[in-house]
Amino acid sequence: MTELKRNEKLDIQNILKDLDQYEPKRRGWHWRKPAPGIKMGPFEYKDCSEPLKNGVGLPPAKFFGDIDPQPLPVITTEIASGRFEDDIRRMRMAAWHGADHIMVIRHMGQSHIDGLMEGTPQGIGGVPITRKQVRAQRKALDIIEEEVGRPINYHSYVSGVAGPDVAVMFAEEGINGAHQDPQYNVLYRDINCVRSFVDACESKKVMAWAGMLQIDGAHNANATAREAWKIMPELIVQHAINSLFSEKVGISPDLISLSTVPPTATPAPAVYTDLPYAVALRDICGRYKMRAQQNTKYICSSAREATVTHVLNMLISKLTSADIQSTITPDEGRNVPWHIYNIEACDNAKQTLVGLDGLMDMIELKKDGPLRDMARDLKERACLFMEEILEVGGYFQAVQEGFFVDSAKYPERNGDGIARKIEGGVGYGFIFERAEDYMAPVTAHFGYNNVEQYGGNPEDPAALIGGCTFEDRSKIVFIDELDETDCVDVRIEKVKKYLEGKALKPEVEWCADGTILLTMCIPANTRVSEAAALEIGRKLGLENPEVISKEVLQEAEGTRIEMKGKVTFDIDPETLVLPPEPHYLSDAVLYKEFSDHPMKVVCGTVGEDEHSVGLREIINIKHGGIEKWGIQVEYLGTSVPVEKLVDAAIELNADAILASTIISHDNVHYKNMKRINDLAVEKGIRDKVIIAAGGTQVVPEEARKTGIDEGFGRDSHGIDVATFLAEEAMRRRGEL
Ligand code: Z97
Repeated sequence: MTELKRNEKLDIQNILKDLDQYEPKRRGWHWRKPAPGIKMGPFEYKDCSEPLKNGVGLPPAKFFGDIDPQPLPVITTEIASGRFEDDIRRMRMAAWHGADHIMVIRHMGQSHIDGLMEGTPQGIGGVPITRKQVRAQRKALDIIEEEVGRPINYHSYVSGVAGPDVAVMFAEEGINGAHQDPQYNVLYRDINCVRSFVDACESKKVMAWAGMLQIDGAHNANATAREAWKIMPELIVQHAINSLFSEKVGISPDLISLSTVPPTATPAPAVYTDLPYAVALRDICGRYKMRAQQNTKYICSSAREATVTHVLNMLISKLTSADIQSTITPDEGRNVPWHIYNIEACDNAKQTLVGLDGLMDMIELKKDGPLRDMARDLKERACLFMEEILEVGGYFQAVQEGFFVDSAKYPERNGDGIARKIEGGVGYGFIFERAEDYMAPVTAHFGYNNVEQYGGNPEDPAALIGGCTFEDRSKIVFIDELDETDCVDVRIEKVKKYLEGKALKPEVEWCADGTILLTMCIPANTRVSEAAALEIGRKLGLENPEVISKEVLQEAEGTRIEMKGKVTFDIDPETLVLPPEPHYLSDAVLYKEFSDHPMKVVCGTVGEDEHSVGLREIINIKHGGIEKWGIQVEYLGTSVPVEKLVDAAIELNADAILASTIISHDNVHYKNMKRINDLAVEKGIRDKVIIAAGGTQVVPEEARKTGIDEGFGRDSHGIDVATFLAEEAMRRRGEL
């Protein structure tokens, strides 16, 4: 398999090549490897996991030796662009930022398609899940996981009327996790309940065989109910029903994961409500895994607000040890999947969870008081809910009577629950009893295979046909494309030059979609601000400008607007003039240099010049001036005659002279530099001292022509001067 080069783009064509022959590397779910006590840079971590081979650390990592500690929970990114080929590039970026669970959201409405979809059609709100798309994505992840050095779980949905078909296809293609919860079918997709539960038996059995992690669909009740913070007892019931059902079908508890969601969001007193809920859930369903996702019900389109909710939710995850942390982006609130927010959300999770490393060594949840009282109350309500389900005649009857997604806190009822008929819904009437001569010569089938009467072995029913697709991959039928126009090759052809990097266009979800985001403050009320923003967008030449977020700063004073729009041009990278990369020595090298070879510098603003701020910034430690690395500085002040500067250097036995010269009238700045150089020669110290000068009008080449060693112009900083001084000293010692 092709290896990726970190500085080269992933080649989608290469992924698609010989896809019909591709065999996934492995099956089954992968947890991170704990590394308790791992030392990274100057720190020791209590509950982190093994580090990556390649990754992008958090921005402040540069202060700590570029470490990139990885928290213990698996980190999920949810991807929903509609074009699987673009999702693959997003997956690589997410993996570098620490995601090892890639959840591909599927095209809306696939639940109602009674069979497998094929080819690579474009989707809305996600991709149509087809064999070709998942095989291509799993293949890409097989390469990406080698690159980052940690297995990556690939995940989608085994829901809908084609659930078992999808489950089999996922097992064949090495998919590592899936949502499977018949309650989802029934409540949200109006698929017949009997059909959904029978199908679920088959699906779960297959998932168990493939070692896939199963996630339930209970979070949807929170996302759907009108007053969603009240439905905590029901959430527990939904989790319990699916988990126990799955266990009975044969999935091992460590591969059954609850899709937990803190039910409230601030301005509710969120932790006070959500923590007792999380504790109650773990008390009842503690033997299963917990996949925590951010509350999406109340998410708005502000990145700031979404991030705070996310962080508060992750505090709950940390306090109650979630096994998987899903990361949601503000895109949930504005229906545009942005690459950058997927990555930001992964970073949010990594930053928060690593930041909370070791928390539970220092604090513990109280064993009594409101936390336990509220948790107990929720558990009692959940048990009563369960009992009432039994009283009315079971789950199907309870659904029919509208027990679920009712927005009151059980046992209260608002009567706004979702009611579904036992004898109704999509797929009703398609469940038949198995006939006497029924036979299923396949592996991982729910119930009896009935192969004995045909001479088969019930322990290995598929042997009767020489193995089913699970044993013999040559029996898998790979359908490439069904539609010549709605397919990946056509899409790729249209954006070829962008994919190859020959032209550049910004993107949020698809290659070359041209979309950009602008943030602005408009000093008017929201309605006027929105209209003004759109006009600004049009004047900037944006196509389809659209305001996606507006927040009142003050009714009359201003509105914070976020607007997206498409640029209509592209950039030819060949025409770009790249400035030379700044050259700095590292802190460590600078500290060592000036400790091993102490350096004394005399400096001042020369001539008739009272400016002091610039030189102060270069010297003072406050803003990263040269003092920081141990350079000893003698500051002589402003309007210092050049003779005085050179004399001071002699007197103090200095190693360098730094002259600041801002006034440039009649080229006095260069004249002063030349004078300093000449004086140093005259007085016989030129070989000993390094001479540099700086100021807003200084051009380095011109400065050097005066005979001094270096000039520093506008935007120079302490690090530039320190790097120069260190390297010049090394050069003079013959070490460079
Ligand atoms: C999550 N943020 O964490 P279709 N089955 C289940 C689902 O939850 C979903 C589907 C199927 C969310 C993901 C919504 N979930 C977003 C249990 C969708 C989707 O759209 O009905 O074909 O399948 O899971």
